[in-house]
Amino acid sequence: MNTAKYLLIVFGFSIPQLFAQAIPGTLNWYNGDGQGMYTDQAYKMLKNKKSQTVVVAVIDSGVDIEHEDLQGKIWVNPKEIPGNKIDDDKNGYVDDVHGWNFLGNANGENQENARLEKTRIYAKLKDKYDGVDPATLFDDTEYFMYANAKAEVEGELENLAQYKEGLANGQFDADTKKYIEDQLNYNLNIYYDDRSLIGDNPDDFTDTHYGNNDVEGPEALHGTHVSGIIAAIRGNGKGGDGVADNVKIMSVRTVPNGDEQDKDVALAIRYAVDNGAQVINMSFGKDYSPHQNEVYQAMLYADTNGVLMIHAAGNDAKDVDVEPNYPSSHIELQAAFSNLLTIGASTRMKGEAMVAEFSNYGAETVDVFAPGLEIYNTVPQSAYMNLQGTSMAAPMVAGAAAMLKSYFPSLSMWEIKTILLETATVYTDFDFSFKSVTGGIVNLKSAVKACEKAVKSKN
Ligand SMILES: [Ca+2]
Ligand SMILES: [Ca+2]
Ligand SMILES: [Ca+2]
Repeated sequence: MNTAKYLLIVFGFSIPQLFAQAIPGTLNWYNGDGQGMYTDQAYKMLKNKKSQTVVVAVIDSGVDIEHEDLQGKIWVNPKEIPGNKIDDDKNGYVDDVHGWNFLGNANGENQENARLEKTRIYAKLKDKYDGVDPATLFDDTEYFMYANAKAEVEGELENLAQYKEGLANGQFDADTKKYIEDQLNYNLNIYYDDRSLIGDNPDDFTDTHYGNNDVEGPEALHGTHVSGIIAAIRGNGKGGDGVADNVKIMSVRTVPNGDEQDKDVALAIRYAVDNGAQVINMSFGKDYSPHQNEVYQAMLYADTNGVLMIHAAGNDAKDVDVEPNYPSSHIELQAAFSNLLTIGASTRMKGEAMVAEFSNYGAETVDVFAPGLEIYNTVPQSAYMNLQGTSMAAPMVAGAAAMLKSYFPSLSMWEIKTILLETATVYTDFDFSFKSVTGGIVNLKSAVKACEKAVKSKN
């Protein structure tokens, strides 16, 4: 995911100073009634009911595991002895106590910035296809992927050229400046080396020995916020309330400032499944996916193991039935997954404004919406911020699914997924069925009722 683009969306809404505190009247709105998920009502129904701990993997930019509002909420690998440089549980990862960091090396160095996938494609295939006439090719599939990637990268660079003078004259505020500079220096720079520090071959999926156990990394804002939405301590007077109250977060650092690599995504999903996650949050996405079949195989592995994947729909205000946001099940000749939900972002407003204006949508490929605007939760250094995006909506549903699993452990993740879809609130004042499969917003109160019923019918 292009974090810089995401941040620009964030800063487009309001002045940066506002982000250090909740916008008045919005604290925990996402757990409330009205346009919220009725989480607090659901907990009233579950009072005195026992729950089991559920592990949620957060495949993201890293998590500040020392955050004050995440204490007791971080997964600990029970079979790994910390700091002895030995892979005690023999899962292939040395000293992976709280998860794994695929964006680093054994010396503890981390990769922070990366190119977009289209920039990597352009760079990799430039020598092969520059000046080639596609009519002479037996199979032109790769050529056209290259040609599209090249056209997009060059188009965006041309677009950015107009800001160069302004940058030199100090015309922009710090955040805009960073966004433009990151685009020029890393995201769209075909010459930027975004992998040799890690030391693996990103096209070889059998070359899995890389990374380190630093699950926070250099820039954990995004992943820490996502984790807080799922798991932040409820009712302690600090920050916001997490959606789930008996969960552990497993941090799998995979998403740089730029596009995530397919190999890291595939290995992160397998890591999560193999180490006990029951829910995987995936608040990332990209337009190109050269190894999409390997990612698909990893998702199939999660799917067949009954692990629920929650994917953010993306923030380009586009129809993802038509334009893909990878990873996705929307691949020709491949059936949809049983345990995958794609989530759009909703707001606390009514009517048409209920759909966040940046949110991707899709009557067939986006399942349901959840709150993703003005979400106040954890960021590194025990701080809190108000952020927005489908990146925030996905963990709402990851938290909801984890909460239901912890109180109704006899239900499978597939049953929980089905209940979340069937019980989503469909609002009568605005029909947004053309935006998603359900046309609704997740409702935990109704979901708890349905879970109680489902458990009774099983007995
Ligand atoms: Ca290990
Ligand atoms: Ca160890
Ligand atoms: Ca809290």
